[in-house]
Amino acid sequence: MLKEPVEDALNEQINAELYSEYVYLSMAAYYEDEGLPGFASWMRAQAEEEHAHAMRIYDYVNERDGRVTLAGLDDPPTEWADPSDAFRTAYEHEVAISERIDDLVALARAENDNATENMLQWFVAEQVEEEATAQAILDKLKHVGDDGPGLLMIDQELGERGGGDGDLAGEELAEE
Ligand code: OFO
Repeated sequence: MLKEPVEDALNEQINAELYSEYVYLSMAAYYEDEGLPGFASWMRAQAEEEHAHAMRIYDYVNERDGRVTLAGLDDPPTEWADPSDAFRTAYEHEVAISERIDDLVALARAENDNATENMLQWFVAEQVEEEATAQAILDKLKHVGDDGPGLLMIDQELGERGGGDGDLAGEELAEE
């Protein structure tokens, strides 16, 4: 049985993960419009991953006999100054999500809810990967700047990411 403050906070996190899905879908549309299909496909895969994050918490709340309550999503941003700017937003978004997860862990501890804390540890590890992947791609973008061929090369690499598992082209870029 979930305590009310934990249940409320997990419901808010479901909303935050679904909002993340929305942000990445919006970025996919932006990159599509910019003629960068690899970036767009990477963002779509990321959006699917965010949906899976939301469902992971959704299923957990149900399993603990809690009540999932969905709320409206804020409008995502729709315009960025350039391709790097959108990835900068992605990185900053992931840093903010990591802080939310840390706050959730602190709440679970304060409520002596070991099961929730244990479930959240998956997200703690996932956020390390999310931040590192976005940072690595952002660093590459900084190197190529306005260089068209460099940007197209990254676009091709990002297009090799598989659907929704979040660990393909992004990680390969991070390892280079
Ligand atoms: Fe759910 O990890 Fe990104 O936001």
